[in-house]
Amino acid sequence: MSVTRPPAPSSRRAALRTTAVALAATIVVGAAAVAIPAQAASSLKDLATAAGKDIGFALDPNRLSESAYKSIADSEFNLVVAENAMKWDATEPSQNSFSYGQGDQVANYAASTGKELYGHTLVWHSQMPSWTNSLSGSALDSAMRNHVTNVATHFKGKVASWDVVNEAFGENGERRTDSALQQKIGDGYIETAFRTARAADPTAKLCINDYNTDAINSKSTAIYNLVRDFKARGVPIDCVGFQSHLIIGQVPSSMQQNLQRFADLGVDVRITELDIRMTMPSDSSKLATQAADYKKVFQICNAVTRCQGVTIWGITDKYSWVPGVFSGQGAALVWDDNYNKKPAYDAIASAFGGITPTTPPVTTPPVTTPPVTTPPVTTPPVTTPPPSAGCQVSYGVNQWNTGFTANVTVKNTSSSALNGWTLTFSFPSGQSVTQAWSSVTTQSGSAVTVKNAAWNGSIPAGGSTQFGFNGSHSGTNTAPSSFSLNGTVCSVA
Ligand code: G2I
Repeated sequence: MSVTRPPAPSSRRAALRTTAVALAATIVVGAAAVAIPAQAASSLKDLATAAGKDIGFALDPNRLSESAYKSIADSEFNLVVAENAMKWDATEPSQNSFSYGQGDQVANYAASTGKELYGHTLVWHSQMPSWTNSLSGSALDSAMRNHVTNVATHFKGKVASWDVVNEAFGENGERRTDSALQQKIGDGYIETAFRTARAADPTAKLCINDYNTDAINSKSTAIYNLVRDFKARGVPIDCVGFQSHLIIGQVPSSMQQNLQRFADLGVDVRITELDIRMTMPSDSSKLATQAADYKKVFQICNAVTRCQGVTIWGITDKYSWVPGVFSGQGAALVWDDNYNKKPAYDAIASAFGGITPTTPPVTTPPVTTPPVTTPPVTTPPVTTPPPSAGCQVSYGVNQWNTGFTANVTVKNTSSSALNGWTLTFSFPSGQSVTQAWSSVTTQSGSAVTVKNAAWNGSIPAGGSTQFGFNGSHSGTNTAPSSFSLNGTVCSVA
C-alpha cells in the first residue's frame, strides 16, 4: 500500500527548533537564550511538540482495531515504535526470506498519522529467529549483515532512528555472555552492525539501546566508553537509548547527569521504553508516587537539550509486558486496563506546563429577569481594600561542573488574578541561560527577563506556575537574591 508521507520526521523537529531559535533570536538582546514556543495544548502530543520533544509509544498494530487504543495512540503521541513487529524474528522468519507485513503496518500508521517512526531493533540477542541457532561464527556474521542491510533498506526514508544494537552489555559492564552474537562473532559485532546500518541507510540516526543504564553505573559507563571509542575512531553512532523500565520511587538520582554526560560526547539521547511498575494491587498512594516519577523522567529529558524525547512502552496496563515477566508487578503505564487516564497523565502534562484547553470559553446567554421592585435600602458606603500586590518565588537548582538546571515556581500571593506576567532578576555570578521552557526567557548581561508562555500567563490569586531553564556557570552558581514580578519585588521562598 502506498501512503502519503508527512514531512521527514527529523526535519519536523529541525523546523520546530529553527522556529524556536528564530523566535528567540528576534528578542534576545545580550547573551544567547532559546525560547520554546508556546501554543495552546489539549494533549501530551501538543505539549511535547511545542517543547520540541518527541513523545512516543510502543505500538502493537493488532490493537488498532480497538477504538479506545487507536484514539489515544492518534491523539497523544508524535512518535511511534513497533513493540515487536520490526524485530529479527518478525522480519526474517526464515533465512533471507523477509516478512514486513506487521512492520509495514506500523510504518504506514506512522505516515498516515504524521508521527515520527522509530526503528526497534536491528540486532538483539533475544527474539532471534530459530534458524540462526545452527549458524557458526562467520555464517552468523554474514546473516547479521544481510539482515541489517535488508531491513534498514526496506524502511529507508521512513525510520528516522534505529536501535541498531539492543542490550549488548551485562550488569557489570561486561559484554553480555548469554548472547549468541557475542559468543560466536565476538566484540566486533556491534561495530559491524553500525557500519552496515549506515551503509544501508545513510540518513537514519543510529542508536545503541539498553536497560538498567539510566543511572551512572558500571553498565552505562561501559556504553559511554563504547560511544567515546566509536566517536574517536569514526564508527557511525548518533544516539543512545535508555530504556527506563523503572520501579516506583526509584528514578535514579544521577539520571540527568548520566544523560548529560552522553550528550557531552556529541550524541543524542532518548528515553526509549519508559514504564514504571509497582507491586500489585495498585492504590492511590502508589499511583501518586508513579505520577511523580513519570513527571521526573520527563523533566529530566526536558532539562537535557540533546534528549530527543520519551517513549512509553505501551498505552494501557492491560497489554503491558510487565505482569508476564515480573510476577505480582504491574500497572506500569499511563492508562489503566479500561483506558482511564491515571494520575501520571496530568503529571506528565505538568512537566510541560500543563494542558490548556483549545476550546473557546463557553458564553452563557444573558438572563432576562423581570424587574423587581424593592424598597430603597440605605447601605453605608463600603470601603473595599485595594488588592494586595504580592508574589513569592522559589528558585530550585540542580547543578554540576559548569552547568545547571533551574526550576522556578512563581506564586501570586496578591488578592487578584494575573493575566500575563514578567519576572525579572539578575544573575550574581556570570551565569548564562542556554535553554528555557514554559516561558520566553531572554538575557542581557546579567539581567534576565522571563515572560509567561501562552498557556501559563494567567495565575489566579493564590495560584502558582512553573518554568525552568538550563544554564552554564563558571564554577560558582550563586542563586539570584531578588525577583520582581510585573515590577513588584517578591518574597523568596
Ligand atoms: O521486555 C521488555 C522490553 C525490553 N527491551 C526490549 C524490548 O523489545 C522489550 O519488549 C518486549 C515486548 O514488550 C514484549 O511484547 O519484548 C518481549 C520479547 O522479548 C515481547 O514479548 C513477546 C513474548 O515474549 C512472546 O511470547 C510474544 O510472541 O511478545 C511476543 C509478541 O507478542
